[in-house]
Amino acid sequence: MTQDRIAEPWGTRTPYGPGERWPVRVDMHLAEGVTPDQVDRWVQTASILHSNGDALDIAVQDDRIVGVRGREQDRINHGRLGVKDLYGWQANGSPDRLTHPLVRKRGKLVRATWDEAMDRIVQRTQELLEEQGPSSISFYTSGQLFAEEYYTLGLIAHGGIGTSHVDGNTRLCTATAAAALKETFACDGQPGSYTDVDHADVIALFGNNMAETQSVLWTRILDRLAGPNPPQVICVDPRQTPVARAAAVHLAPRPGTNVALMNALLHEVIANDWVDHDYVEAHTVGFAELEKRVKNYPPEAVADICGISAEDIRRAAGVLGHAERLLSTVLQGFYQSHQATAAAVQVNNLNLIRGMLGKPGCGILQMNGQPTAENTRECGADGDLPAFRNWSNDAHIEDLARVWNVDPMQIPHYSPPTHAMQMMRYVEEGSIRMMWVTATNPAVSMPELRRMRSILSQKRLFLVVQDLFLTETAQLADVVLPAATWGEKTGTFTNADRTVHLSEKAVDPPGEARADLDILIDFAHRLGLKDQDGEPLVKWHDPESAFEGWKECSRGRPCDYTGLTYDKLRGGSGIQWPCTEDSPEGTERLYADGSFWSDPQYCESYGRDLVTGAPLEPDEYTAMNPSAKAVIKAAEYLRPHEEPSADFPLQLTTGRTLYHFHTRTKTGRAPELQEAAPEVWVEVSATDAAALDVAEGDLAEITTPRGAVQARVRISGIREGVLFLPFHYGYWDTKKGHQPDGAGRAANELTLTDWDPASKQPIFKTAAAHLRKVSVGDGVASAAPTTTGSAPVSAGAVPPTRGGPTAQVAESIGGTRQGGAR
Ligand SMILES: Nc1nc2c(c(=O)[nH]1)N[C@H]1C(S)=C(S)[C@@H](COP(=O)(O)OP(=O)(O)OC[C@H]3O[C@@H](n4cnc5c(=O)[nH]c(N)nc54)[C@H](O)[C@@H]3O)O[C@H]1N2
Ligand SMILES: Nc1nc2c(c(=O)[nH]1)N[C@H]1C(S)=C(S)[C@@H](COP(=O)(O)OP(=O)(O)OC[C@H]3O[C@@H](n4cnc5c(=O)[nH]c(N)nc54)[C@H](O)[C@@H]3O)O[C@H]1N2
Ligand SMILES: [Mo]
Repeated sequence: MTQDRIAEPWGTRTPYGPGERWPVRVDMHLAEGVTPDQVDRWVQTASILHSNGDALDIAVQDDRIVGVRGREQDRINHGRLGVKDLYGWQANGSPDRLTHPLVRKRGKLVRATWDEAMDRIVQRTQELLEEQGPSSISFYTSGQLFAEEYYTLGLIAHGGIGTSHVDGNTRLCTATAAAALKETFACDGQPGSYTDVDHADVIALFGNNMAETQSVLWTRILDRLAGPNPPQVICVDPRQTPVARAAAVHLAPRPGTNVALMNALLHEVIANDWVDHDYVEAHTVGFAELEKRVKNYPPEAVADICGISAEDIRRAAGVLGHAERLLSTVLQGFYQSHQATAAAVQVNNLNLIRGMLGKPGCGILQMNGQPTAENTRECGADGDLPAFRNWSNDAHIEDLARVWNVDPMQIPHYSPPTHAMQMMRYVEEGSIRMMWVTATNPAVSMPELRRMRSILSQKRLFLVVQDLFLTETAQLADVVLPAATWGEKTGTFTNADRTVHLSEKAVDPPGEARADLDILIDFAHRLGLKDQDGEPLVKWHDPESAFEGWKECSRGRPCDYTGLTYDKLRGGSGIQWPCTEDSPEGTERLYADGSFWSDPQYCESYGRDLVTGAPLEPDEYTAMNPSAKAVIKAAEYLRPHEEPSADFPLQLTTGRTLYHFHTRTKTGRAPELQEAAPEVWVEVSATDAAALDVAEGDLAEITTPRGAVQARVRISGIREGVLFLPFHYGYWDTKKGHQPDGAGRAANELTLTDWDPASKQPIFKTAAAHLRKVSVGDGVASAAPTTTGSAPVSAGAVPPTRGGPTAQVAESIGGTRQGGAR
């Protein structure tokens, strides 16, 4: 059977009941004219366009990528693929890939050899080390490289150069996931498992538009909803997303009021005594404080703050309170907000006080966003130390120094690691003079782009950008390095439920492009980085030897990889860490026995004050949690930092659409995806549209104190008073190439320089905004998809989103029985 998956993004239903195995459905998309029997080989990998970890095989014909097919034997997707994966692989073969290094000469980027480019970088690094020391050097990386690459980068930066200015775009993405887990469990690490969907009777999604952003996991939920004894879905989102449409209860709070709402839900659970007192008593500290704090948040009081009815809050609380198996997921609607960590922690509290942890169907998924964000955190490329070692614990620093064979004093730990927003500030002020950007596009994805452009284009900054394309950021660089990507290099990565996948090289990269790992190792050798015995600091030479190095570093730590090998990851399913000699098949759920990694000597973090972000001292933590329990941390609601005013009466929120990934460097180059959502739009509620006198397709200007953006109007089911802009559209355009005036459509022209105090994650979800009509749309609809959260309220007026003939995807329910990569 085939399906137009642009029109039917979640494909054909395969219903199943609680506790049953999710049926197999293998999705396959091949280039036009290619049939499966013409494929030379299938090469094993997993998705690189979200955190779900869907396993797939790449089809290769004549040494070119010609398509993809889901892996039926994998625990994550049982063969299914989401739309970005079905079509997005085409970007690899795009004619405008970077194929050789570029260096800036007399203001212009010109072609250079690898020697020339690398020598420039090494020379500048050495000059800066001599003149200003390691603190003048910074690395800004990604959630899209492989574990081996992050581990090598972290070693070079922390162990070799000795700078603490190392962070990833994961700061914009999953910093709060990590922070919330550290607050509650004193350690990062996702407690839950995707198989919890198979067992749960209530699934609550907090600020997580899973239907569009982890579409295969959502397919799993849709199949449960279509089967016997379906779960009830709770959705907390100010927009009418596909999740909201499937929900038993949809709460659409005012953006930025999540803590108030969570406190009201907790208030109800406690007031009705839906609390598992035995669990709370045996496994947690801090319940009394929570009980006291949420007394001030009865539904009536919170209804005003959030702009939802007390009755709806009670209804949602009732569903949560009666759940027998509660699965909670959290993502950017909570994380990219001024009280991000405080809000996400309240979700942990909900599951804890209900005793819903570590059992089938009972889980917390503090979601990741990017495919390899988990590894950025684990491997120490985001300011954290490798393998969840604790910055504030000298014994952990010494242990890491032992693994790396360096002097402990070489590893900077005199102050907390610098977060990305602070790094940009140091560049602005001039104390950071070199920034090496790998696999991220901050000129589009960071907040307040006018400021970001001025920072990144400073003359005194030496900017290195390592990417596949000449992105908005690469255009500002002093040196551009062409990178190989997914499908062109080998490595491992870990999804949001700790499942580790191997991604194998299928084809050669274009031109002279090189794997990020090779570039980093080359840099370390050219710079002459040594361990304390004078041996090369980086002791590996390829992905597998790097993985072996990483395994040793993880030994005995929570994210223990020592039971894994490349060979073991070949052929079958991905495997969840910890995977050791004792648990060779991996670990489905953490904390199943109610014991935690929160012992003061072992834990990754002593936690922070949720209001100020100040780290707790070791003895403060030990006094609070002496015997390794989970920590229930209460939080007071605080108002958003930028609230609507007379000049800016609306609230702007931003986010994603199903068909695009971030700054569209890949999905914008896949015709089916680009055509499904070709241009920016702004979502407006029907009530606001009437008041502002705008109609579907009218061109509007959205202004905040930072800038203005023009977009066509989509009248959608969004909450009154709220506007939504997708952030995918920078000033690169698929048809026209680079548009200097394209800056006028990037959502981040409008967002603010501000962050959550605990996780330091920037605020992308609330800003005060103004909207005015620029011109009438003449009956032409906006480019917003109709299949998603941007669906129009008045269907019929807008042509439905459909794919062309090349969008057909083969679906084999029950499997293909074809070999594939083993
Ligand atoms: N299609 C697609 N999938 C992706 C990505 C992509 O770019 N495209 N990126 C991946 C990455 S890196 C990430 S981080 C994830 C992100 O995945 P999600 O977090 O699911 O996506 P977002 O659209 O950023 O935000 C989710 C929802 O938060 C809601 N929201 C806004 N403000 C608030 C608020 O104050 N409170 C609440 N409760 N909700 C609010 C928005 O309406 C939006 O629907 O997606 C991953 N998957
Ligand atoms: N307003 C607003 N802004 C946001 C968000 C939001 O919701 N609203 N979300 C934030 C979030 S959660 C995220 S994750 C960020 C994402 O923001 P970015 O990381 O800036 O977005 P991408 O477009 O994914 O950029 C990744 C870059 O890496 C390149 N690349 C891909 N693979 C490789 C590789 O193997 N090697 C190398 N060297 N390069 C590679 C791609 O071509 C691309 O240029 O945006 C953040 N910004
Ligand atoms: Mo993200």
